[in-house]
Amino acid sequence: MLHSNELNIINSSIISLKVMWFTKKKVARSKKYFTDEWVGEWKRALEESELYKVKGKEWNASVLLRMDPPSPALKKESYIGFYLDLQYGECHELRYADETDRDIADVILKADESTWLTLIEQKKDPAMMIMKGSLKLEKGSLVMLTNQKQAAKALLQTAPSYEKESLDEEYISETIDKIPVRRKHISFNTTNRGLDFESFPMKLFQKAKQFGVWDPASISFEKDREDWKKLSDDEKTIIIHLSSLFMAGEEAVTLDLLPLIQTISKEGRLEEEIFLTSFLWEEAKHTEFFSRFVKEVFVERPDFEQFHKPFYKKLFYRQLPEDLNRLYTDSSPLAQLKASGTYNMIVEGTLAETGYEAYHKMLKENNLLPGLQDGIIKLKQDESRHIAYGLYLINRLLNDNSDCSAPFEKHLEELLDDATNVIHEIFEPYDVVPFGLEKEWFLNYAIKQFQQRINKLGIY
Ligand code: MN3
Ligand code: FE
Repeated sequence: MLHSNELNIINSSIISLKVMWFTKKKVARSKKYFTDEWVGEWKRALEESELYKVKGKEWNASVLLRMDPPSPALKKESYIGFYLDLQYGECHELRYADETDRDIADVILKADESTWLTLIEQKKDPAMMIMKGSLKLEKGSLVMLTNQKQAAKALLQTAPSYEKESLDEEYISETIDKIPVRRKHISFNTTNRGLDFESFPMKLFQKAKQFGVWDPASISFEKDREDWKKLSDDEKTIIIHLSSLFMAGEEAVTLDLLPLIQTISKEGRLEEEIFLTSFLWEEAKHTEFFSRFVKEVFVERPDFEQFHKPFYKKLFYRQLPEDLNRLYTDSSPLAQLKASGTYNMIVEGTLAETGYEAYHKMLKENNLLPGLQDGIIKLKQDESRHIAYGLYLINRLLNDNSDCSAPFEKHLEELLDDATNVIHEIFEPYDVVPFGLEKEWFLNYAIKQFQQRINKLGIY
């Protein structure tokens, strides 16, 4: 809390800048969905769609779009959705589906009626709806579907929509705030209201002092060095590959956290800042940990950066520093949401958590590299506190700024797409990945993590 005098000073001196956000106005539905006429119209549109011919040219599978529970708007009670036979950009069949189609369809996508309508009317990305959990893949491969997401999107775009997208753009103005640098303290939290030990950040800080004090320098890599000598070249490559992603990732989060800490400090949020001191120190130790591991275990220093591919670079070389460093000039609630969304939700909560879980599982199952295993266990514990703080921060910001939820949602959607592409990119060089690592497992785990977080935020 800030002293009220001080709040006035800050409010009056906030530097404001107008920015435009626009959303599309919707026109109410007039015609009816899921009628014979609608199905016929869809089939025609799909057959004529040049976009689908191109985007769907590699898709050869039958699809059941299942409505669960079935909509009363479907022509017959026994109908459960729509069956489409799609072959290389062409639609061979599009009709109502019943229970028997569940056996013959190669892919089943399941959602409730309102989700299907959202997909049809708002032309949302189906891959994203799967990530959010509102659309479920009941049958078929997630890997194939994420590879074919453009085809899926183009397919649903051809479905007739009775909600016209108006071209009028509705402008929402947003204020960009620069929190001024304080040149003096008017009062102190500790001597004024007292430190709030019951607050969530202070509780996280207590945990950080208990569990976050492990020392990377005291982890022994002796057995790791022995194990390393026995590994095949392919096995060595995947370990070097994953290590190169984690090493740079930990360095990036160490380098880029500071602007967020500074913003929180300028707002006078003492308890949060206290927790953030442990956050940065832990990231610094994670960076140290991986550097020690590669130095002590790998016999020669490999070319790590060959494993940093375009989507990895996009997220870690550009997006993360951009979203965090923006806070130096724009510390508006939306800028803070974007920073935390990129940092805590995507980089930590989706990619790092999935990566560490897979890495640890792989090492444990193969009884390999105990020093590395040990560090990853400790590092995962630290990460769970970081992510918990991120969720707390995002919730606090969204509670006070409900107008930010739509642009924040859009930001997450875009980044989640990049995060999925990072996973595809990791697996690309391997025909068979050593140690039985599987892309399907990675994607599923990443989606599960993201969904759990999103549910806690309640924004979707
Ligand atoms: Mn870390
Ligand atoms: Fe972290």
